[in-house]
Amino acid sequence: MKISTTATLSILALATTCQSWSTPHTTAFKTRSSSVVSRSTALFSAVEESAAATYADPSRYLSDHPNNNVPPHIAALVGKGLHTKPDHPIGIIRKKIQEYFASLPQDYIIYDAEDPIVTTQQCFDALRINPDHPGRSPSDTYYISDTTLLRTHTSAHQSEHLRSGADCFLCAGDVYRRDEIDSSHYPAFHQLEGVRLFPEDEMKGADGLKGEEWTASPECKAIGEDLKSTLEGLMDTLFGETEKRWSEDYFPFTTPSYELEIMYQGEWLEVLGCGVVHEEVLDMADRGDRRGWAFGLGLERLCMILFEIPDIRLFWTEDERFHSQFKAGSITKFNSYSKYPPVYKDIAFWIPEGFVENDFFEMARGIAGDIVERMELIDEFTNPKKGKTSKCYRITYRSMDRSLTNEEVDALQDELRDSAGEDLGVEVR
Ligand code: FA5
Ligand code: MG
Repeated sequence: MKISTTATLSILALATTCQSWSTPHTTAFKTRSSSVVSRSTALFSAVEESAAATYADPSRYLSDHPNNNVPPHIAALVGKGLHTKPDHPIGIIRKKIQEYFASLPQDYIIYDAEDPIVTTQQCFDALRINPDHPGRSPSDTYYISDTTLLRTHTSAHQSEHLRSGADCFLCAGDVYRRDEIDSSHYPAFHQLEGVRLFPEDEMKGADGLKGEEWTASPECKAIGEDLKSTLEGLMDTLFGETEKRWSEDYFPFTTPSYELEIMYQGEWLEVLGCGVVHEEVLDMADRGDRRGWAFGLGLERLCMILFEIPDIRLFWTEDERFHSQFKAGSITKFNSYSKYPPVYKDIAFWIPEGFVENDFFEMARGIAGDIVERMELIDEFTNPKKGKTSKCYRITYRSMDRSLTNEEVDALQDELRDSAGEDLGVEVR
């Protein structure tokens, strides 16, 4: 995918690239009771802070298991709890969203301290995501063992909360996906999940209906209408009156499914996925007697627009020039501080069979960290005689807080060339 370096275009690019959800969860650390905060109590509690501290232990994510593909630089990101920080843009937005739901007639239970480690059962099976779904593959997902992983979406917590008896809830957290690298994609971001089950007496007419009979029923249509009007209300609250449009989407765990786009600076931007919860998902959570809707929205995406934050890496910075600009409760425009110059380096190689681009992107992040701003494929060709394919990538190195020297970037690039040759089996040209 091509992304411009300007703030506007990189935000728009967010709209065009969105792989689908993918996430699981471990049972070793249960926080359910401590993570429940009723809407009448503080939105950010000391309990949440301490859960985040427990998760901020990289050794939880780095195991000797042969299927563990979590690199140290990802393990170091977990447990930062940005969504529970009152003065962080992610925390500010989350609180605004919670306040909107608190203004509705239903009581939404707030969860935001669930363990980011989930099981394949929680992240996939409980959501009808089949074992052969590409979102489950290790090229897209960070596995800790073959049955535990870093959640790829907050939907991974739907079934446990439903099973515990929650009818209406919001669940926010950090999610992890192996992905490309640019100003709008970071391997960690935040989602906020919402679920509402409807009172049984409103759904009586659809008792026992399944499949198309269910989706054609007036009850299913009513749920879809409520879902849409609830989310349109949220967008109006956050953005003021905005132009929005609904499109059909597909998720194995909702049917029908939709995505919502909003008009932003002349372009459509996807902000969330949602739908009527699939009856089998409710059945598997022992809630087959109930019906309802669910949605999952991306918090960085909303923040980049509302606060005009041009680079997704900034959410993770510890630079005071960033943090001093934001205060709990207020949405203010971010003033970019000086941008240091980029250093560009190209690398070209013959790829072996089964080459996985994400492995290469991740290797670069592992070696050079956050100064890798962007990696783009600039040339590709196949030599018909050799039957081999060559790829050339341009890497943009840029620090957010200092000027890089050519020498230090050369050293990193050399290390990347060596590692790619040794560990990915590419033949550097
Ligand atoms: C999901 O993750 C589903 N779990 C959403 C859902 C929940 C559907 C409940 C139905 C019911 P998706 O992969 O499209 O879907 O991501 C949801 C949102 O997360 C996107 O609309 C976007 O706002 C955000 N998002 C996804 N990928 C990225 C990314 N790479 N960078 C920033 N935000 C992202
Ligand atoms: Mg989507």
